[in-house]
Amino acid sequence: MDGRDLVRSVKAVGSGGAAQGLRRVRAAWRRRRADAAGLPRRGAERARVPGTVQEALPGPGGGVVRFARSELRITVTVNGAVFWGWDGAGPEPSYALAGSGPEPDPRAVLEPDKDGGWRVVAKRVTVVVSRHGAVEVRTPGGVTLRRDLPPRWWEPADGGGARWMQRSEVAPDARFFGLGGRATGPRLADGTYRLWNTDPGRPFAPGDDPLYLTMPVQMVVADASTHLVFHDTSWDGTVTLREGEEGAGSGHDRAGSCELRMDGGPLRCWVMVGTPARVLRVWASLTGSPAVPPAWALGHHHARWGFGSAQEVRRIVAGYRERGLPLDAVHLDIDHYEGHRVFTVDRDRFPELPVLAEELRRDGIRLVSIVDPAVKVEPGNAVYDSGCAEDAFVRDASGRVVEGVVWPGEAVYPDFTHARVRQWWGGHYAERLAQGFAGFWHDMNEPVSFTAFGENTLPRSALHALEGRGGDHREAHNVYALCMAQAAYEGLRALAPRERPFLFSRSGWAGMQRYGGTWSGDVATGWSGLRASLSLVMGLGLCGVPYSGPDVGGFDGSPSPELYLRWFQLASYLPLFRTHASLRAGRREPWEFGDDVLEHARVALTQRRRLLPYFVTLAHLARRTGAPYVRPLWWGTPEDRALRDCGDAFLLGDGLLVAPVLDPGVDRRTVRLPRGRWYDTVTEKAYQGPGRVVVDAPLSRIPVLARAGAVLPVRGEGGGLELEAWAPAPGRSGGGLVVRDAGDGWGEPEVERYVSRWKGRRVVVRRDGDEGRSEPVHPVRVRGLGSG
Ligand code: NBV
Repeated sequence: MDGRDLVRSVKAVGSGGAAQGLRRVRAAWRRRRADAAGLPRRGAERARVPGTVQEALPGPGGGVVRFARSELRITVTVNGAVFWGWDGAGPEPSYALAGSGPEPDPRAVLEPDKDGGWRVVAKRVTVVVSRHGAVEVRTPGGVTLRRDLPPRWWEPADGGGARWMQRSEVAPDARFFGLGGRATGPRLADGTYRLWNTDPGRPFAPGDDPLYLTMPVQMVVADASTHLVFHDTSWDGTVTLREGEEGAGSGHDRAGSCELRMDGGPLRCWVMVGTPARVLRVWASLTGSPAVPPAWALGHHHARWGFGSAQEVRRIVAGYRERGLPLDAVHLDIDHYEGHRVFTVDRDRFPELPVLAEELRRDGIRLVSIVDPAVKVEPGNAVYDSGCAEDAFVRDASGRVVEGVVWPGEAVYPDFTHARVRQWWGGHYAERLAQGFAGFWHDMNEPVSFTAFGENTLPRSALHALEGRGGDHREAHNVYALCMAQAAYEGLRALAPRERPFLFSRSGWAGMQRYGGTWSGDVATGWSGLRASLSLVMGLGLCGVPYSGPDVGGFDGSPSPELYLRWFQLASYLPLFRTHASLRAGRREPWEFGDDVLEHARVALTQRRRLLPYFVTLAHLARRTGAPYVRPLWWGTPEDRALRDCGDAFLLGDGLLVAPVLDPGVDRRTVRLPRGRWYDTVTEKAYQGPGRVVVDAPLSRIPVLARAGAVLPVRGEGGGLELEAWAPAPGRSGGGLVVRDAGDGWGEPEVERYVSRWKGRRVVVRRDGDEGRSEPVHPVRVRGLGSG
């Protein structure tokens, strides 16, 4: 331990004095010793490549190609996804897959290719394997989308798992997206991205990488096709991306490249090819449909670290009510726990929490609770005692329970990679439900310990069950939060079987959408933080996690009224719409920034409530199709290269285009439109895409455009469902889906499809299949008629 480590460790939490500081130092020493003792030292290594092809054995959906020093298994599955694994790796076991993965496609066949190579030919994709082990994914038309060069392994001379490297090439025009939640994006610039879920320990801004939620999922968008590639390995690693370039005139093209280096784990991947919508549909069928939040979770949430008391919660709620501002959920942070102990309540400051919860519920407001994974080391504490009895906590190689330091002080960590531990943990949500909480917010689950040296998490040598296979934190770290979400989700399903659980988690991994969503973590207050928060939501959506949103106003400091308002306006069009900030930050209530901001925030809140049926529809469509609510502008036209570079606006479903203001002092902004006609939803002025247009963005609103022909479900003045139909372009027709929730339970929602078309000088809207009927079942308001 050097002096810097010591100072950092003693200062780490800022509370608790010298004795606690010393305890932390001791804990850190223990962990370091554990790593030294628990992990094999990386001595001499031998490099290996597959060598030349020896033989090929056809099998279901493809087969196995044997090389001199490795073998490659390729399977095309019935949903058109391609799996391949080296060194005998199969699709299972996997934390990402929902269930055991799709069946092999019986029509896909392995056949000889030229120069001694092999290929698997399927309906949507051809996979070509060279005699040295390069793997190419081609469209049925023969265009190469991705070329993986033969991989390289480095194996410890005295045995043990190998680290490996896989270099790939993509088209010169390809653009990269995804890799989980990244602050600089959504288009990922050239650079190296780490795959290790990390709490940066301070509010983050663009340039901070990695963050809380990383995953080896890339969406690659090129003229020839879009593809999603997922390297199913939870170990630490890096991805180095470099966009290609097309040669001008007689110059040569330079391919785009991706180099993946992993510290261990199987070398296996899945590739899905097609339109962005198709690729995400297949991804969701592989890793699970996104959970549908209850309708209230699609409204406005107000959180605060440091409400401090039930009175303060009542004061804030009254503030919303008195000003006529819609509010749907209030979040209680760690300060409502007794001494920061998870699954407890500070009864002095929050006496009779169930009464408060009931009171709020009567006003249509739900309570959401933060849940941190670490359990205070404290005999007599029910969670600690029962965890010890269950042998629930992570141990080190010497068999001792690993201790870290988090908010409650010295703490231990449940091993969520064990089914029995998940069940034990899930049962504790009964206490939360009894307190009246309706939703859950998982935090600090990268997982964080304040005292580790170098990295603020568990030692890599810490042992995990990994579903009985056994392993250490190098493999379990990135899936820790995913398994915690599974524990909570399954616990809640058992405890309250009639309700859809509402859960969102700071950290996670591929497949976490099965259990819930996420949020952007502690984003720095500043215009760049505002931009970063949009990047995260879009990037996560392209990795299959559609429900997320930022802390409106940023986590720290005090935003200017203008910044707060612009953040508020943006978030009002994102799936999770939540004001939140740190204990030490300035206020975040909409009335704290002056009368103008209050009035403009009211407009945003009212508009959000009006759009609730649209958000509910998008939530159900995400479940059915995997399509995120928030989509990049190129979603429907990935071949539009200018749109691929455009990260300052987004599509909300099929019908709306939202162009937030991301810079100060702006009252007009340029919007790049996808093809077709678009209406400014306030002025009803029509614009024609593709191309760039300049639209008004006064402080009172951000530009939102509606696609000509769109039919959107909205909440009418009286609370009933209405349809807002935007006139199709002349001679065209349009339409839209409406999915109506059957309450917050599991009832099958009703799906209605509407069609809009010109009839003479009128626009008529009909429910599909209802052609005989004169009027649709819901009131219709046609807009955009006067725009010429
Ligand atoms: O629980 C306190 C905060 C929480 O408000 C925030 O949303 C999380 O991202 N939490 C982090 C821990 C403290 C961070 C300094």
